[in-house]
Amino acid sequence: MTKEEYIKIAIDTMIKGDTDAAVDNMNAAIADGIDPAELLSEGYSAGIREVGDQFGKGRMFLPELMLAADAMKAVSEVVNAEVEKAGKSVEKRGVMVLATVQGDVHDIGKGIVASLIKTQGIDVIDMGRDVPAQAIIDKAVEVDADLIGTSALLTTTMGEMKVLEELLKSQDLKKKFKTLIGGAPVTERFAKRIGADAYGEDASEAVEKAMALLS
Ligand code: B12
Repeated sequence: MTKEEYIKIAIDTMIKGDTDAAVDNMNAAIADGIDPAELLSEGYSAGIREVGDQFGKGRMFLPELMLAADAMKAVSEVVNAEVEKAGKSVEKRGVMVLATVQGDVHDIGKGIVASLIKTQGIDVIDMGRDVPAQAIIDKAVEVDADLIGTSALLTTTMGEMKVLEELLKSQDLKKKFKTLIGGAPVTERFAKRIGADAYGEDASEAVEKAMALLS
């Protein structure tokens, strides 16, 4: 099959929330020599965004959103394993603490960011989701991190990124840790406004920005 055909099926499996078909399609594409990260972003991510849009318009409902999320999670686990296999022998470049901010349970994109960044020799300590800003800072101090990455998918939780910046400043830690932010509602402009060091639109830009911040 062509890449376009795999992409079309990927989108369709997200809309149907069909985990088995989604994983089968990804495995078949990998066996066919298709880049899994590209299929993830051009196919599955596009599909789940479509589900999100339909949900936003009231044409799809929470159970369908949850099915699509399960399918997306299963597919990203396949991709993460592939990507991590490829990046085993890279020299160590630094340590990053990564979390989805407090009040927010969206963690699929963050998981993809984590595995891609790991391939570049950056140790990623993934604290999970719904993590308070102070807990992120405490972890960064504990592990002597170079970089703090945060993810937010809700307009109502983006503000937690500003809270993090303010806490870093008030604890005189702003110069110690570089901050990188991302997630669907986050923008470059927002990053500048709150004083974050960088913004990454997707997982490959996250890698690019993380490397730039560490160099
Ligand atoms: C899947 C999903 C869910 C799943 C999440 C499962 C999980 N474990 O993550 C479930 C069903 C649980 C869910 C719940 C809710 N959701 Co929801 N969800 C989505 C959906 C459809 C897809 C998100 C996703 O996984 N995308 C795929 C990944 C690969 O993309 P991504 O997350 O954007 O990540 C990429 C980039 O953003 C970037 N990135 C991400 N993080 C980081 C971090 C760094 C450091 C960097 C550099 C880059 C980066 O790189 C990633 C990879 O390329 C979105 C729609 C959308 N357009 O985003 C809605 C969406 C985000 N959800 C929404 C809503 C409203 C909710 C709920 C409030 C619904 C409800 N009534 O309960 C709850 C909120 C619960 C909470 N407190 O967090 C809204 C938010 C609206 C808004 N303006 O804030 C959206 C936009 C849907 C919509 N159109 O209404 N959701």
